[in-house]
Amino acid sequence: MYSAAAATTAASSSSSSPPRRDFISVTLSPEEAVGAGGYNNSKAWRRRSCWRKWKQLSRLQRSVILFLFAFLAVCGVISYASMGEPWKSLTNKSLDDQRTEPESPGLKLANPVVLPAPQKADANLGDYPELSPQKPPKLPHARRGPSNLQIKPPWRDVRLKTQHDTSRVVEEPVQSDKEEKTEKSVISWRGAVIEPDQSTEPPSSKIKEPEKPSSVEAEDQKEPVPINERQMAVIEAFRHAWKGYKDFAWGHDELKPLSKSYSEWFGLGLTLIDALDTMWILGLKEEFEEARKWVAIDLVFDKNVDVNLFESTIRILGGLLSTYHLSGDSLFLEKAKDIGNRLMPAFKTPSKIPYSDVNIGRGTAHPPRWTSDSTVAEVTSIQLEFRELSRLTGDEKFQKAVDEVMKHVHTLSGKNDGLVPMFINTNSGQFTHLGVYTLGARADSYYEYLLKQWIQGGKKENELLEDYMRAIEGVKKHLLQRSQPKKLTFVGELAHGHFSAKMDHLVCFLPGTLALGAHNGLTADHMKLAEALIETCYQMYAQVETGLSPEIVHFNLHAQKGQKDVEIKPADRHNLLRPETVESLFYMYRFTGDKKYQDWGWEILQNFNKYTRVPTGGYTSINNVQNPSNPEPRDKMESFFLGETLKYMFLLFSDDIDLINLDKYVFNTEAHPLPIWVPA
Ligand code: DMJ
Repeated sequence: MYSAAAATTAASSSSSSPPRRDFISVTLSPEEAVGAGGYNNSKAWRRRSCWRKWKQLSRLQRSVILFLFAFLAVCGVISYASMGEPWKSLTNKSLDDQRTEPESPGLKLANPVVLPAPQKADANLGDYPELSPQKPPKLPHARRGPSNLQIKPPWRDVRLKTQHDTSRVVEEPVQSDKEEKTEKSVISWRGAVIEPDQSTEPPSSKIKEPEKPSSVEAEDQKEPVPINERQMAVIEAFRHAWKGYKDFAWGHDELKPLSKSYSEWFGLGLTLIDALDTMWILGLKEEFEEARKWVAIDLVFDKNVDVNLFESTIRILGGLLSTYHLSGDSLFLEKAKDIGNRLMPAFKTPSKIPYSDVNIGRGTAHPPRWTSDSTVAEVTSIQLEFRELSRLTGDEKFQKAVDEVMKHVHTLSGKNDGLVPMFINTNSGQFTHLGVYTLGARADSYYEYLLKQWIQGGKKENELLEDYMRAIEGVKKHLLQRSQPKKLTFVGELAHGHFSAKMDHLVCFLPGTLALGAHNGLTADHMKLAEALIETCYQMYAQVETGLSPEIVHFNLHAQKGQKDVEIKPADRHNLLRPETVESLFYMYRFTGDKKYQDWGWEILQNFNKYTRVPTGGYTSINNVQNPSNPEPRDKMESFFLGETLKYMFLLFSDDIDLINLDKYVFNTEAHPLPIWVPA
């Protein structure tokens, strides 16, 4: 029998009795449920039976039950309200995800003003089995990274001590000094407000405690953006190049991939050092660790060897400094200090304009045997590195030496509307071989470093900016012309008043530099010129049979039937795997988001793979870009192919502006990123 709940109320009438308590006792009996007549589960029966039982309850029991129901209902409402927000945001997030989810493998981005337009999957990607799925890219131009300069290392355990090196120091993350600094905004070429988000200090005039690296991992950093298929292709190319270097040239300057041997320039493992930060950026952990071991054990500068001041500064000093910043590993700073000190004798000249060559073992320096001149680009393109070394070590002598060169050059006569001659004498300190002006070999990076030093130092050194602005006006006035038939804007040369329509591939650094200036608040004209010039640089590839640019082109100034814009002389048709065009493509893509720049870079990478890749490992310079059936391999892989070309390719294909954020880093002329100092 299902006996109804019985309530026993014990009440005491006497005041001495214990207080009255209500008890509810519920007894369930299966028989009652099935009824006398056996199991009856009809709806009507159940309803009636429930009602009867409800009526059998005392009023108190019913009130308690009703109260419980009401209480549960209120709890339910409250908990729904408190769960609503996360639920809503979850729902919105998945909607956002859907919005940015690739439509097929193409990219769909949410900020069309500054971001790349949707990109179609490239049908010609080739097979890369280990490709990670393409996730929606971050909204790079819409967000800012953390205020420190760090980029996340490509792997988490890179800073652990290794068995071979107990001296490796794990640095603490650099504290953000955002709150302490007054930020200065500038207006960019697009009218956007640019807030320099920089976190390092300019060097003080006194020796002080060494600076910490800019790039030790910060815990609050964003998740890394997954790499895409084109970036994977760059990694594959890098690995192939590295395999050749490792198998046949390990620890030597350059790989000779065809003869499976190496060449020596300074005998300092040039390719390995140039490639260190590229490996870091590409996330090649094993390769980086192996190379690091070589640096720790085998890289010795105490050698009786002559090195070129400029080349060893941009490749070795620059490479070590940037690797120090990215990895936070003090080994690289120690090595940078060592080579920096050993290069200082170069500045002991009557004019303080440095000699081109230094014996880093003996501590002596000298000009080339045939002249007492140095090249203008060489003496004015070592500043970013030496200035940074002063900032890091607290020793001002490095910066003083290179600043003096810039100040001196600033005051020199012999310029033509800001354009400089190609040589400078180390005794007199005067320009020599006056009257020849080029943005190519021997002068190129003078212009690049004017702008980049100004940026590095927090945009305060006005003389640098003045010289840069004047020089670009000089370029416009004397060196710009348009070719036929496509009317490509190009930068020629001026020799004693005569214009020559000759342009080195080296000049293709210029669109990137102009774009960088415009991004940093300089005139919009510079961006326009950059856009025109990068088109020209691309045509220097596209109009050639192999799709690879020669070292030098001559542009046609007069239209003739069936003629291209680009003419190539037999002596100029080699390609050294140079980076300048992909470097500029990288800047152009970062600042405009126009996918065509990525597509052009992708074409170039494919042509490098087609014509310069050596099956047994490595890539080679070629002698003839006009002969696809025999490009005549030269048997040499320049260190800048790993230091610059592949690095810029990887960055060009990335949609992550925090992968070397250009508001935090400035690249030296060998593609080694160095931190921008905090503006005063
Ligand atoms: C590199 O060593 C540097 O980029 C330099 O400024 C110019 N030449 C090579 C690359 O072409």
